[in-house]
Amino acid sequence: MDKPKHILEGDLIAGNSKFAIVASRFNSFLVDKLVEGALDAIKRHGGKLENTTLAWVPGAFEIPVAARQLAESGKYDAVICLGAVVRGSTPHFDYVAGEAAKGIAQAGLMTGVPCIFGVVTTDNLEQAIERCGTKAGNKGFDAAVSAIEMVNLLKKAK
Ligand code: INI
Repeated sequence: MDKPKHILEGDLIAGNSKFAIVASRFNSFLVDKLVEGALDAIKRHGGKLENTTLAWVPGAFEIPVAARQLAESGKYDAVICLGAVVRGSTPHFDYVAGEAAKGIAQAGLMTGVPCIFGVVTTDNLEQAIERCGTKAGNKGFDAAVSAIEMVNLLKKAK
């Protein structure tokens, strides 16, 4: 297959990039694992925890406003948003998960700073546990890797 002349791709090297993590305390036994995964990914891709800020918010619904302010501050290359919304535990799952997804996307679009969606949204606790460091990997780790890739891609795209 013919390839385009110019291909832009973000390297998976965290280097001196600055990351903000916004994590929600609701379902903290799950979100703590996502935070651990994200920090592990930053370190294992050569990043520095001294360049990383962790901000806690009450629940996933509050992630977007904090993500937007951190992105607007100009201090961070990317914002990694971590939370866990479990359908079984709330009748307003759709509102919380929907607003978190929409708001995180908006924060990224409005600021031009990648705001990464690392919010686990599942039907039940078992599925959530699977995505927080067990059978289905760790979505916090994955979110941090996406952040690293986007930071390096956007640097090249300037
Ligand atoms: N917040 C979550 O992060 N996960 C949930 O599963 C959840 N449930 O189940 O309700 C949840 N609710 C709290 C919400 O995010 C807000 O903090 C709260 O409504 C105050 O605005």
